[in-house]
Amino acid sequence: MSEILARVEHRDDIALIVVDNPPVNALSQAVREGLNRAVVEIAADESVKGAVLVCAGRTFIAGADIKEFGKGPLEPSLPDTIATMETLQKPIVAALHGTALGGGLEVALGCHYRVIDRGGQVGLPEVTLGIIPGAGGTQRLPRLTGIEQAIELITSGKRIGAEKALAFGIADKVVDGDLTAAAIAFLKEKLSAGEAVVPVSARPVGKVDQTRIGEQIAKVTKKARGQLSPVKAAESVANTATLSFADGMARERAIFEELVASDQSKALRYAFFAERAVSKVPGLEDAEAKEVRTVGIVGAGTMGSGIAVAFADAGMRVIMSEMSGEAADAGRDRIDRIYADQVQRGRLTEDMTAERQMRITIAVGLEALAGADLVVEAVFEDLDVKKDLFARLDGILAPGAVLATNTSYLDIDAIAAATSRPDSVCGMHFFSPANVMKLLEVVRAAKTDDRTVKTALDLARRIGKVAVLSGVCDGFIGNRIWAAWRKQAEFLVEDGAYPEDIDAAVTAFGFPMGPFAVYDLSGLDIAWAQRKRHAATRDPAARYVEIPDRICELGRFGRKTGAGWYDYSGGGAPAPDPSIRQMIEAHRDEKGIVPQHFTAEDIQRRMRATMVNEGANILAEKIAHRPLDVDMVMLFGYGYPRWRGGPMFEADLVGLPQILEDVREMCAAGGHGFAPSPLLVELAESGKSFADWAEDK
Ligand code: T1G
Repeated sequence: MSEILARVEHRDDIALIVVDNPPVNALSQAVREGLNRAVVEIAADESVKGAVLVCAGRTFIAGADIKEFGKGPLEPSLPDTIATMETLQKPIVAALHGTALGGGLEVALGCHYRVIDRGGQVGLPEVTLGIIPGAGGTQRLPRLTGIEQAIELITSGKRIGAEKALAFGIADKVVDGDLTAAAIAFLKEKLSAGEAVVPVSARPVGKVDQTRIGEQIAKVTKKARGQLSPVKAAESVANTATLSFADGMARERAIFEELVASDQSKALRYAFFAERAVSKVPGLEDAEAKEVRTVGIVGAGTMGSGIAVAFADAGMRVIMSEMSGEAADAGRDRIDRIYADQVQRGRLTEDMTAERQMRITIAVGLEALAGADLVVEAVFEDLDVKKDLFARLDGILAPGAVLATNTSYLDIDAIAAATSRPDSVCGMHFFSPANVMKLLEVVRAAKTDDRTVKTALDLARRIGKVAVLSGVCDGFIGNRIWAAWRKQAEFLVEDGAYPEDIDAAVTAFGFPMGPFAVYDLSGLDIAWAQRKRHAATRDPAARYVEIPDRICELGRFGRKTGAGWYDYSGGGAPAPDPSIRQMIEAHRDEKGIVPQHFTAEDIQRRMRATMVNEGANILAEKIAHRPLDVDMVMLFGYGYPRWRGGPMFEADLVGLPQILEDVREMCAAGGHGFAPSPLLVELAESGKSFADWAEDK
């Protein structure tokens, strides 16, 4: 038996149950055992009139111990522990601070009252792990908040602050200062008022509006895009309208058991840990980061402005450099617009934006950056321009300052070579809009030293990004995989699918948007200009799909021009355009291609196989070091559904022989430069997975 992680202390006639399981007081078996014992002890002790449940350290219980999932039941179970707490005939007050999440909030709901520190938060994030609250959360929460609010909270998995918790009836009091003292005072008030001890499970469910519940479940289903847990969670909450507490609990348990064993939950748990592991790069444990107080940014265009906002939002001082007063003014306007938009969406108040805007200075000329500890370059994608700029920055910045480029495909080794400090040069590839998108690729060039990599990774963490380390190659991890898929998507169009078929299959897979809707949103003209630049050096034998060029020749550059692959004249969603259909068909005739029929599943299999195959090449070339690095790029930069874990994780679940078969089928259908990755072949044929490969390394 492991040590017991909940102890009982006495304050006159009040017992304190203290949970102490760092770092986040997760409900391991030892904590559950401790809670059970504490309740039994308090029940038997006649000198104790009531109890306060409080946690040591930075937070109240943050939930079940996710590492125990899938290890089979370890007694006592959490529902049993909470049921035991509810049988106590003496009141228990939960004293919440930090983040009372999941099973932690469920334990608090098993108490008779809840007081919360003003800075505390509560939430039931289980759906984000592919499960539903499994210890009464779906049955007790609606008894405090009403069904509608409970569906909202549980299906979103979002946390709410203390004041909201009070308004929703989850907390009974918001307190400041010494939490334990405040909870004891609250309990004493209740004891002297002689209030009856009523467990939450015995309270009635408020007003029930079945039509409204039906509407909510339909909305949740649509938003979940194939993810099961939010839908099941809503259904379980809705059960409180028709089932007794005991029956509702039994249903909740059954759904929980089913989901915890599902692939979706495995994938989401993997994503939870991978998201945290991704910035802990093996080999960099001893590296020391440079302290970054001031960040410089060269270029106040769309990317530069978004990057500046990302830093300012995290409380950092930013100095931007532009080439002229006019360009600086335009940059300032862009930043103002980003903040105005945030205010309009209700994300920030005017005061908050004013404070953030003041952290950003825009100057003319590079000299203003002299005091920066790290500079991010975000100018036009032209190698000579960047080389020249880096040489000049090298002369201006203090020795040891880090120089990062936001390039998405240029050779960072060549850029670094233009300076006298290639060891302090790296890539910091942001995704647009840079203040919103969570992904940041930190690119290590041949001479980049550990200190520089660590500095960029730490900085990324400070501004709330998920940073993934990549090596230098065309497109790094994300754009390289995306480009491989984009090519296959165009081949599919030539071979018989329509853009809307592909987009529908991709969104049914769980992506927020299909590739053709994405192209239209980001604009077709830049890629067209790039194709024209590369036309002379293109391999004439390689398969080339001319349709995107034809579309651009019509002045259809996507949403911004009202038309692209789709028609936007209706104003709203992308509408399939008959003239594009005709163009595609004429093009097939011209090339003598007999169109085939592709089902949504064919399209999805090809997409996944393409991504996994390219991911395997990227791993073999050591551009990405771990399968989880590839997965996190695809999740946070490209909208790969989190409940699938990412292409590499999903490939392991599907089985690599199946993926290899899909790849070979595509090659047989006219691979056009597409060949099975040697690493994929090796693993599939030796019965290994990417996870095995990562472990063997
Ligand atoms: N189980 C195991 N380990 C956990 C954990 C958990 N629930 N939560 C955090 N950790 C580890 C984490 O991996 C990291 O480890 C360290 O703690 C610090 O975390 C029955 C079944 C609480 C808001 O989903 O949201 O209850 O990397 O870096 O930024 O219905 O952690 O240092 O080795 O994230 O201050 C529901 C998950 C579970 C909460 C703190 N609960 N945790 O954030 O630190 S399901 C959750 C968080 C459940 C019941 C069901 C955050 C945090 P390492 P951190 P942080």
